[in-house]
This record gives sequence, structure tokens and C-alpha cells, in this order.
Amino acid sequence: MDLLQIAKHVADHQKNGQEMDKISLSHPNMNVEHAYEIQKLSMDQAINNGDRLIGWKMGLTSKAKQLSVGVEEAIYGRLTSSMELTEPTLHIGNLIHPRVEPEFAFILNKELKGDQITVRDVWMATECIFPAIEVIDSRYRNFSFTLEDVVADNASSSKFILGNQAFSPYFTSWDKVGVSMARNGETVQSGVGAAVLDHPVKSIVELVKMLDREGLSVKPGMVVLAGGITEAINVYNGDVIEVHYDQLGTLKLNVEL
Ligand code: OOG
Ligand code: MG
Repeated sequence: MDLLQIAKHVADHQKNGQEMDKISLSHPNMNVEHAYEIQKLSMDQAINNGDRLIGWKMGLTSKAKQLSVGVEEAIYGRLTSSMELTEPTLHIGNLIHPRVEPEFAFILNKELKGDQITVRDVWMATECIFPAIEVIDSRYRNFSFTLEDVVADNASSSKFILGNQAFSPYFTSWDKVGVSMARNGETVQSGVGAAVLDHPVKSIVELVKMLDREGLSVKPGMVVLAGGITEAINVYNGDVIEVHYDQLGTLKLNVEL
């Protein structure tokens, strides 16, 4: 199995927004380690072409999300500068079948590494937390994949946007924050922070442990998306998405071609 060749194929589809067949169909013996290597190599390609690694995302951290895609494990992906929206408009012309989901984004001010990491370490290193919306866009036909496929495709990462207001980590109990998401004025999903591994902080702990297996770490200044609080919803041209976070305000995203 030529991991670099597969990685180039994935990177091309991510760049061009064209769907592709599952890698597991042509490479049934691909394992999770191979898949993370493909992810790394494909994102290296983007980074060599001028993109910048700015953080990490956790995915499939809630039972509901695991059930909806049929994968029973948390995964991580890489976030780059080109994925961050600075205005609340999502252009979908170059995307395949985008979905959006509410998340919390942790901003770290110290390096976090090692398999002995604790919840306490994460709080000591958290500069602030933002309510966020993640846009995922699996490169696989019908958003259908195995664990290995979705890892190789950078955990379906596409875009993300943070709110304008940063919050102190001590502002609230993040597991208690209720979230509801509306499409064109109609509430379509609701959930609570505890959907993310009982408490979103635990997602950061889990990420650091997973990264440690590859000799990687979370660097100061990095952003970490902790994982979807509700299931993701499909979005279409003209949609207006509003996500209300109890006590934290509302994030809006306009969907355009
Ligand atoms: C995988 C990415 C899931 C999350 O927050 O659970 C994710 C997918 O569902 O395509 O970003
Ligand atoms: Mg997500």
C-alpha cells in the first residue's frame, strides 16, 4: 500500500471538492495507523502549498454522532488556517455535501502532551473557550465511510467559525450549556455540552492522549474543536443557520453558493 500516493489522492479531492470512493474498497487491509499516516501526509501536502496547521479537532465524541455514521470511536483531525471562516458566510460552491454542527473551541496557552494528561492540566492550559460552528464535508460518496476512511479524510474537516466573544473557562459549567440549532427559523437539533464525552474538557484530554501515540502535541495558541454537541445537519444554498448557546449568545451562518 503506497500511503503517499493515497494521501495525494485524498488531498486532491479535498482541494477540488470532488467526491471519491472509499479507500477501504481498494485497500481493505488499511488499519487505523495507516489512516492517520495518510491524514498526516495529505495535510502536509496542503501545508507545503501554503496552508498552516493551527489546531486539532475531535470527532465522534458523542454516542448520537457515532450511531449516525456507524463508527464507534472518537477520532481526531487537523485544522488549518484556510478552514477558518472570518465572516459568517459559508460558500458551498466548492463543497460536496456540507453539514454543520455546534461545538466548543478551546484555545490553549501552553503545550499539552503526554499520556498522563489530566483534566486539571487542560484547565491550567486553557486561555479561553469560544462557541463555534464546524462545517464537515466528507469526501466519500453519501457521507458513508469506515473508521479508517474517515480518519484518512482528516475526520471530514472542511471549515469552522468561532463566535466573536471569548469566554473564560470558569464562566460556566460547559457540560451544562444547552445548545439549539435552527435552519431558516426552525429548530432542528438541540443538545447539551455533556453530549461530548460527559464534559467537553475530557475531549481535550482524549485528544492529547491520542496525539501522544504519534509523538505529537497541542502547541500554545492552538485551537481545538471538542466535537459536535448535536448531530450535524445538511445545509443548502440560501439557508440561514442560527445556533443558540445558553448564556453565551447566538452564532449565525449564511449559506451561499
Ligand atoms: C466525522 C466528523 C465528526 C464531530 O464533531 O463529531 C465530527 C463525520 O461525521 O463525518 O466532526
Ligand atoms: Mg465536529
